[in-house]
Amino acid sequence: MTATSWRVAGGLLDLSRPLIMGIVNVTPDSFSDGGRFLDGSAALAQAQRLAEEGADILDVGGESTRPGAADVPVDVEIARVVPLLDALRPLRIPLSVDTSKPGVMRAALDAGAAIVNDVRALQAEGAADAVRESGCGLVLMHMQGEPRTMQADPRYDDVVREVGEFLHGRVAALAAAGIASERIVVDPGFGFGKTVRHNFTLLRGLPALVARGRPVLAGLSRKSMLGAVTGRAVGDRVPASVAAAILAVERGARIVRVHDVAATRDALQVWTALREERGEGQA
Ligand code: HH2
Repeated sequence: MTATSWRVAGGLLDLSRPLIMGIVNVTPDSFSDGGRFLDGSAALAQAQRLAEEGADILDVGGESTRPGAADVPVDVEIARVVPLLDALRPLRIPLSVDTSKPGVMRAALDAGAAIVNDVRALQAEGAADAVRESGCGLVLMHMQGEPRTMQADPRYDDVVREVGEFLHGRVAALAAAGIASERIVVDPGFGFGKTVRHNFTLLRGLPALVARGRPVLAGLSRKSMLGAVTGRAVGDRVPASVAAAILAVERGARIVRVHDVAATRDALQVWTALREERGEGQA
């Protein structure tokens, strides 16, 4: 059975209802909002807005992972995320840092982050050591290749099986390295070294990943797979993103990582009401 709670620094998050992780990018080049919130006060205002709209977690990122994004030195990334984490702490909402760098992980945890979200699943040298003692929650994501080249020619024999085996291999390796599995949520990594077809196969196959036992996070918001089917530019993908979030939750995802919190919240409330109406208890 899949766990119904997630241990993060400072306590347990209840996953008996789906949670919304709101995205706060402090980057010049993120694929959907790059540069909009690079100025710290704009990022703070955006984060506060997402919290007011009902985000359960705020995910702060100082480095874009879009295909072809530039590398960011560790001190630059720290200078982007730590002041924002400091400013957000009074909101008393769990804060996550989206990074693969051990130095940024340590600085963010010192600044009060409760969760480390790593698109490289803690494979960087020193990453597991950086998070071990803190008790923080962890999001481990699957990616084939590296952001610069990952969309060149992604290949799988069976994408659902391979992604699941990779993620649960990481859960096992980290358990052996002294990191409790109850701290870990897994994420198939939509758009990270996957064709549009691979992404939809993964969305359809989400129940198989859920069945492996760790809670699943899905990040589909505004992604190019949605542009491919709707023909819409990034800024016009809100309805498609909300639909994708609901489809992921319907297939067992317990956390959705989104740019558009208010719209996602409304849709999840409808989903929850229907769930309760069917007499299946809490969604
Ligand atoms: N997607 C992005 C970044 N981080 N983390 C997880 N766990 N899952 C995802 O799907 C995921 C992620 C890409 O989205 P965004 O943060 O908006 O863009 P960028 O990486 O260009 O900053």
